[in-house]
Amino acid sequence: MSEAGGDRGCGSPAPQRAPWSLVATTAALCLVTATSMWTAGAAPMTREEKQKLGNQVLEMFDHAYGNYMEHAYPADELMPLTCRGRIRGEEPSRGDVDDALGKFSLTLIDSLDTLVVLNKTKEFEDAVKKVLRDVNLDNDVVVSVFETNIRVLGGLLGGHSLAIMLKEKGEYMQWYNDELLQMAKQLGYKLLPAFNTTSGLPYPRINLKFGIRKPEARTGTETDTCTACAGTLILEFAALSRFTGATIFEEYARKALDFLWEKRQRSSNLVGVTINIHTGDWVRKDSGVGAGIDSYYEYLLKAYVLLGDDSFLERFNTHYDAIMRYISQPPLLLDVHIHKPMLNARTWMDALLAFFPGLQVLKGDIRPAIETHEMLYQVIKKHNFLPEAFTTDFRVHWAQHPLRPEFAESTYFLYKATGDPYYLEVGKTLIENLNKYARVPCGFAAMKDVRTGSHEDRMDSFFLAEMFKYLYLLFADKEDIIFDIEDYIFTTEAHLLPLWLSTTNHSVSKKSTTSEYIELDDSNFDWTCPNTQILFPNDPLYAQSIREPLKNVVDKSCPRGVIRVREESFRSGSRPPLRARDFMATNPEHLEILKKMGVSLIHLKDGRVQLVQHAIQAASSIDAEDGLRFMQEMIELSSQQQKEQQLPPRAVQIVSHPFFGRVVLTAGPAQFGLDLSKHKETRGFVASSKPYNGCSELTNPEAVMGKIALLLRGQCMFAEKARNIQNAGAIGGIVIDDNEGSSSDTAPLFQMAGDGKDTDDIKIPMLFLFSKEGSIILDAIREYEEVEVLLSDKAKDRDPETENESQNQSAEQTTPGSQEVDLVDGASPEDSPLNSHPESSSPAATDSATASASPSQQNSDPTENHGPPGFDGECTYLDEDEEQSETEEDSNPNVSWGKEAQPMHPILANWNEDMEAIEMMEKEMEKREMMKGEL
Ligand code: DMJ
Repeated sequence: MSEAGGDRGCGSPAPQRAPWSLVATTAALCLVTATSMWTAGAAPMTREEKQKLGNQVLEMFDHAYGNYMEHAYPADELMPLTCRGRIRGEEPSRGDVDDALGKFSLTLIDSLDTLVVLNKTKEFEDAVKKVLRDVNLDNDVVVSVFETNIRVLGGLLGGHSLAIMLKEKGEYMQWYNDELLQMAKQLGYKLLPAFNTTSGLPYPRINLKFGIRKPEARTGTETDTCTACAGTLILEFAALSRFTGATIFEEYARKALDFLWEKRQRSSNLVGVTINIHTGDWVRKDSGVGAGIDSYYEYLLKAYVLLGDDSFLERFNTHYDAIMRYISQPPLLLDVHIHKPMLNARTWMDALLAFFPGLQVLKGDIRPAIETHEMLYQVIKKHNFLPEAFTTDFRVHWAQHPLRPEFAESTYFLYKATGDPYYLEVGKTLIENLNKYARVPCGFAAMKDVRTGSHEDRMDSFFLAEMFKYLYLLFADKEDIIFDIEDYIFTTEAHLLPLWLSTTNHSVSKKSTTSEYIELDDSNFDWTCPNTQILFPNDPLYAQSIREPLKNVVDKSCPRGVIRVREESFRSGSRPPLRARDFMATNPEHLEILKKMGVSLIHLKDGRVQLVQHAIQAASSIDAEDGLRFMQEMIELSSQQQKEQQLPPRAVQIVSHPFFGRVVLTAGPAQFGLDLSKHKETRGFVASSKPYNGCSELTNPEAVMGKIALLLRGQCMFAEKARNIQNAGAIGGIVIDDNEGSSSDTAPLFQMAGDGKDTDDIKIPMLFLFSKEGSIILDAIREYEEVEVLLSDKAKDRDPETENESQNQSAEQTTPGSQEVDLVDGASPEDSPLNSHPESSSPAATDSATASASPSQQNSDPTENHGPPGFDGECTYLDEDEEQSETEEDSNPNVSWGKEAQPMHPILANWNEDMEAIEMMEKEMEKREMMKGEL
């Protein structure tokens, strides 16, 4: 791992570091040594195979970067489905996620140092010239301070770091005169007004042209920010100070970190997710290592490595001790409350925490890193990608995957740490999945839903900044990289900053906070390197032996463990004294029985109820067994309800030339007609119906006969449209939204409801597409005339015959919207709840929506098992609303949403976005509770 050390041997002291420094700096060195120690376990990969994979990564990068440069630049990002640039203000707003876009050619800047790592020096030189020629940092746009810091300031500094390295080598960049650094400094000054708070914590957003607070700025009224947003500045700001000699940047970033440290919860030593930037009060008191906090911890440890300041390590160690005490429940990492750290705050994990094993490697704590990574890998094997959030029993909670790099990052560091070729195989799987499921003719598209394989028109800049760097480095040998990666530290966006900065312009005064630290007992440092006993106890199979017991952790997660118990007990015919279906949370007798069985009822702040069973608290072992059976019944009851109620989203896949299944669109199902999850998919050419709204007998039956009819939403009921096209001989129908610009990226999917009458006569499948997805099909018809689609529950593999054709075509390309091959299989869809809409243009029709009350257990019906795998007597279950996933919300079959319903899942791509998603989720929960009351 490159985080420290250069060529010094393991255990040899790093110059200019206090003794503490050894803890982190030598970790990297021990790990490098370990690489060569490996002699057994997974079959080693040959140099040829590694090179082949490295070349594959290069080709993939070219595909992503080339399409961005050709079809999107100078826009901030590429929209890979429609093959054009994403320009802020010209596309429907996606909420906070758009705050990363500052009209400053974000993807180009974020890609700069990746070009050098991937040995594309000439392209780097061209890219730097383009940045200097084209990029304007003075736009009247409100941007996220956090995102601008990690992606743009970090990108410019990473570019500068490698530009001066190349210049020194004497071949490339000879003309370079610190121009990127000057831009970085200009940007740094633009961000400084954000720190104008009494606390020193920055405002979350700033207007690049007008700063904060002026009326033209349109920002400056925010009161809260996320911990990571305020605590992920020190590497870039200190580097900027040390490169330029302007100490103010490092001072501001330190002040913000000092304030966060002061505000940590003193008894648990944890920090919350969001904080008031004026008062310092914790706004969200839940605490984990994922969304909203993660890179705060990362920067404490890395600030120590880069800056050599012991106080950062001491803070990190204090937090790490708390994380391992409360949040780490190997192999899981579960959020807890900062004041009650023994109480889990959630029963799901987010994809962002996948960076944590990599950080643990830097810390030198390899065992839990291996465990968590293995658990995450199994989730990936199940769903092809890490869903944005997944439950403790590894089901999808939020189904998107915006091609996040965190898991690749941890895989790289674990390989560096262990030398175990297993991690190369993991990397190979990541490459295969990206090519198979995310690659489209114009780049790589984020997954809209990992279960259906559908795409989003989005390729985030971090995909180029991080994913390709880590994947390439994973397979690269030292000689494949033109500089020594060990001389640099990776920022959270994987930008490279040189370690020599620790001894340069080092004049910022440090606050002496040492006396404030909690004395930690020695056990706190059992996890640190050097600790050869833990790291490599002379056993080359060490990593494998840690993974082995977790091999089936996803398949044998808690519910199955419980089922086993139940099967054994039920064989004897016993039943719990209280049946789950009879349980009422308001019945005192029931509560008494629960108590006896060791099941406690926790009333959550939002009115929901959580059931937790501690076998040890049961009155007797028989009661404990009854408790287990009761919990099991609850799980079964809820999953039964889910099955009955939920209709998952569907996929429309364009299978004809030149798409060959490469474009997968997310579609809403219908509550009538052929159920695609039970039947074989329907495949056919598309034809527009006349009239286009399908509200009367079709005047062009010959055109739609034997085809899939396209219809415009509105004017009449969905069921009526279906009957009209069915009568004309259509084999299926796709209703396209009449709201121009609507998209499944920004609006919640819903199910098309029937007309309140018997709809058994409708035999054909009907799917709904929002306008943007619909226009991809309409554009294709315009361009290719004959367009064949597949309607199914999830994307299917392409035809083997078309594969060659598509491969031949892959070099051609890329007309906007034109797509090609490589389909999806094997995603195991789990029911994803969708809202239900009647044909909503008609107010009268709204009345026909199939709305009914949610289960009446009054906060008492757990639907999910949230106990950790390796069930050890404690499983946590939540009521049906606990799983506040996009999917669950969407799919609550019992609630009918108005057209104006909020999108329940703003896409997660950055902290702000994460925060927004959580907030939205909470609002939706409240709304649902209210609706339940009304129904
Ligand atoms: C990146 O922008 C950074 O790694 C950030 O710290 C959080 N994650 C995103 C990518 O997922």
